[in-house]
Amino acid sequence: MTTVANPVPEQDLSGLTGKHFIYTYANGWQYEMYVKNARTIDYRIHTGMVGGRWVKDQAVDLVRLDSDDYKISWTEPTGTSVSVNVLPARRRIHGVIFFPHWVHQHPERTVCFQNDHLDRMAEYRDQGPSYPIRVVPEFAEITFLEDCGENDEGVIATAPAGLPQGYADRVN
Ligand code: FER
Repeated sequence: MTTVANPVPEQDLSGLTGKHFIYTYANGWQYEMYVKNARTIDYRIHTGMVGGRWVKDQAVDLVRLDSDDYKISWTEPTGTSVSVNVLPARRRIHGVIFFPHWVHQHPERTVCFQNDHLDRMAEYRDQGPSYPIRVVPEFAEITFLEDCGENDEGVIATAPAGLPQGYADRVN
């Protein structure tokens, strides 16, 4: 049981690992995430300030807060930090993105397949400026959700621009 003395609920993450979902934030930004396993996500950003950006093998912290209630948190090589609450059955998300000042000034610098440019991202991160941080807190609705199982490298394997017409518009 979860109590003040024992605040950690049961960490059965199987309700989120292997899930692949496309979602649109209330500000119109469309994102896609694959929870590859309990420690790793792959993702694509379809539209928004850094639309076109995509990433594989981002290390994350994933916890279960309650039934149908998870939180995924991480820091990017760019210095951008993200914390996303995911309620898959409810199809609800709340994300908070903390952008360093340089990303907000020059978002196009981060629009790439990041894995091929990790050194450049670290240079930009260290050059900054980091501050003031731009905080973007938004709710989102999951418009497409499927279970792909864990560790499938084919789920996120193409740039957003290379996907078939209508890929991100599928609703289920
Ligand atoms: C998300 C919000 C932000 C997300 C990823 C980011 C995959 C990454 C932002 C960035 O690095 O620019 O919901 O999910």
